[in-house]
Amino acid sequence: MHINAQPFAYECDPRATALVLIDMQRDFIEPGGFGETLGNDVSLLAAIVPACRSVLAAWRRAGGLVLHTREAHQPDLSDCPPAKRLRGNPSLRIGDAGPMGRILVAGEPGNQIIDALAPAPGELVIDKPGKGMFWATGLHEKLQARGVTHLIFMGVTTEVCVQTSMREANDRGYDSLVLEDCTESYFPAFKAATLEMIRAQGAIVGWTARSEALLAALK
Ligand code: C5J
Repeated sequence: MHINAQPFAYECDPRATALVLIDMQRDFIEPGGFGETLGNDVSLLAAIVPACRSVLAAWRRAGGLVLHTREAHQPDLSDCPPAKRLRGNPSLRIGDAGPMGRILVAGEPGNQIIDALAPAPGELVIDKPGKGMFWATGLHEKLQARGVTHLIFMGVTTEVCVQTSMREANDRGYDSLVLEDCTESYFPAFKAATLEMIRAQGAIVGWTARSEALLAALK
């Protein structure tokens, strides 16, 4: 597959490529979750859902592997370093009870992936305690077992969990592409800067493309 991307075309074999949806969870996208407790305007993030849905539907039709991640901690918070829980001055901390259940805790209503992008049976779902999807998840081994060498990213937030996961992937040898209109940040300037950083210096972290470019390649 040949995708029109920046800084140059992204080439991948769909059979060795996973579509990755990073943290499209109620905790980040809906009021009352982790994102809002940090003081963010969460309404910005919902804007990418229709584009993510189109790509997900086309990728599923093509029979491609789909991977969903959730930023999630165990109920006893044993996988949440105090530095993560205590930093800053949020209105509620990780593990506290909020309107959608305990903030960023696995199994709580707010921690679920939004209905519009819910995982289908057979798709990989990874709970990650960190910002990056490889830390403490065993994901690299799961992808290797499936012969995956290329990753196409969507999700939130661009400069935190998406970028961290792409950088982790890059260091493990994956070729990664992020879909520009399928990722979002609470800070538009951070999104723009992140996309530039990723594709700078000859794709030092990876490639960026509009979703239409992937959809055209899948036709
Ligand atoms: C953040 C994420 N922003 N999924 N998490 O804390 O990007």
